[in-house]
Amino acid sequence: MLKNNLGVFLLVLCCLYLFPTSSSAENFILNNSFEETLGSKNPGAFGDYDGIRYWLRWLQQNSERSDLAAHSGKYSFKAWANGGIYQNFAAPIEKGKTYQIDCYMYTLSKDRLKGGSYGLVKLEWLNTNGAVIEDLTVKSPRFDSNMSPDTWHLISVQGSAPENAANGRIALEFISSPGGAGAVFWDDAEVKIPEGGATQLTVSKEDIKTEEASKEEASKEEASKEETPEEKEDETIDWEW
Ligand SMILES: [Ca+2]
Repeated sequence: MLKNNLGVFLLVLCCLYLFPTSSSAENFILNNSFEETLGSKNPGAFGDYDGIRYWLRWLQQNSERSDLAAHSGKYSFKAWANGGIYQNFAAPIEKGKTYQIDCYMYTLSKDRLKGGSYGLVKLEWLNTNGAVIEDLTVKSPRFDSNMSPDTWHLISVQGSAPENAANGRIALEFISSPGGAGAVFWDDAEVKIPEGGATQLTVSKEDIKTEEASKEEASKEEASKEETPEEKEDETIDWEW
């Protein structure tokens, strides 16, 4: 009897280990379904110029909050020419952690993408000065004229937070092409640290150069031993646990 109870106890322990209760990762994006506005109109402008709460647009004459398509709720974000929308997320950033963007994208058959115009999703990292760390931006594949219309497509992007990141940023961008046409819709944007995601430390080229410069400085007193590499790609270092 005692043996059986012990067996059940061990089985429960195994289940708890294999199926942890906290399986839903936190989404760092606010108003991720574009349902909330600031209630402030931009006078004299055409289209829905409501300020979209928690998000910032650039070249805003080329985009709007739209009720022509929605993956959930009533609205989505729509763009039809150069520009887009972004939101910074989650200080403090967990350095070295993998972050994943999931976002649904759509194009209408009656206003389908044509030519070279496309939409995309970007994961960016900002340093303590609020500047984008250029060489670490991760871009999704192009959402272009090859994508089937009238269907929501789930687009995902992953990247690991670098050592010098103060914030992350999700950006939804439209790129126009001469002779291109059509519009893209985005809805239900999420940024999460995926369960079981690898922990890596990614170092930008800028940091590698700075580090190398200081190493070079330190070794000036000694006779020069090695040549400094002229160009170095980003490095990804696996953390040991
Ligand atoms: Ca929505």
